[in-house]
Amino acid sequence: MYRLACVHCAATYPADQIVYTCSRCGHLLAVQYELDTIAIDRSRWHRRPLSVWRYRELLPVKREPVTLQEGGTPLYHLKRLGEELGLPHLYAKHEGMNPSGSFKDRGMTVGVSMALELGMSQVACASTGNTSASLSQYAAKAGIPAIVLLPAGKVALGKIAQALMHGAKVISIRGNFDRALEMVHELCISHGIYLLNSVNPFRLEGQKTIGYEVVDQLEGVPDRFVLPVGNAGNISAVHKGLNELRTLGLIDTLPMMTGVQASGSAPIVRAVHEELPEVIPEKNPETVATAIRIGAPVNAEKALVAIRATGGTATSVSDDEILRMQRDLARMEGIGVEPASAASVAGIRRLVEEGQIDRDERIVCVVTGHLLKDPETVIAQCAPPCEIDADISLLLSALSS
Ligand code: AN7
Repeated sequence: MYRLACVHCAATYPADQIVYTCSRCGHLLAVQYELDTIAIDRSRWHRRPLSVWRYRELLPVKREPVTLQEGGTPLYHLKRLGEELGLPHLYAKHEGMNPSGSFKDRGMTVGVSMALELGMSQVACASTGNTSASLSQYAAKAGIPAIVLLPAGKVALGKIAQALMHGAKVISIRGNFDRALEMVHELCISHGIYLLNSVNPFRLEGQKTIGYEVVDQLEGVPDRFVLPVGNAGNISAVHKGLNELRTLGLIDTLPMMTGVQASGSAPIVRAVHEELPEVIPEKNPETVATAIRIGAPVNAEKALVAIRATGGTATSVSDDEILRMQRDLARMEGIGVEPASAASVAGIRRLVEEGQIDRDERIVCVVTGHLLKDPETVIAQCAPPCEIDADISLLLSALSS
């Protein structure tokens, strides 16, 4: 049993009401379970495969889910990078290993299942790319049409390829992501289309399973959870999920929630450092990490609570630091991620340099999307292949040069 509750004024809404923000005060909603009525049998969880649906007692979906077998992603020990940074317990949760190549699939398996459960026949989102790729894929699986709005010229090639191939109606808006989100929100309300941006509280329910999987994989709670932040949905989701485990008595501490933004797009970092009650939107966000090129994070209110309540922090990293970490993860650890994903680990490097990290901490960085999402940014950083005539001696001289 659950209902939707406003995080600000505590107004509540029944589970089957289609509502995205509090109609009384306009703030965010969250799924609120009657946790004292939910019996969790951990050994039953462990008999199910590591995946989003292992944790279905703590998910809102009652029907057969629309699933592409999301979650169950690897948690890698970053041995070589950790040695370089002086952090022996540094890990990366590789969310690029999901069906569409990003963590968004955890949200979409739940969100699109809820769309069907609520009787909706069309879905839509605005996106910096990954949300659109994921929604297109899950809408295809569900057999319903999807509409996606993208900021023109600012979405990585692989993500557009996915949205197009999976059959979404793809519209490029001459404006940034924040504007596209306003437009799709309005469209969904006026036309009865189901909105699947992270303002939708059901999406975050799926994404919270990142935290559950990490607790299972580490057999305990890490000291710090580090996430790249755009709309701030994912950091809020992981915190909510772990908080529920604590209320249930399944864990007894929470990790320090740590958010990393690109320096050209860092309103949350500013709010944390300046101890502001709310974020001041960045009007013209800019970064090579287009996935997190977001100036007005929709979930800021939840994210600030997550960071502050756990003694976490937020930091920003330059585009150069992001790209350097993308190369380091690729070459030192064999982990291929897109720029936004490298931001989490780049943020840890930055915090270590600033002396803000205890070297004994067990740290989990979420790397959110796959390398192949943004091939253009990869190619721009690497020397092109050396082309030769098909001749062994030329091959040998190419290899020795
Ligand atoms: C790789 O696809 O917002 O802080 O529209 O694609 O939960 O927004 C993507 C966000 C991090 C930030 N890493 O997560 C979208 C979109 C990657 C991302 C984020 C995104 P949130």
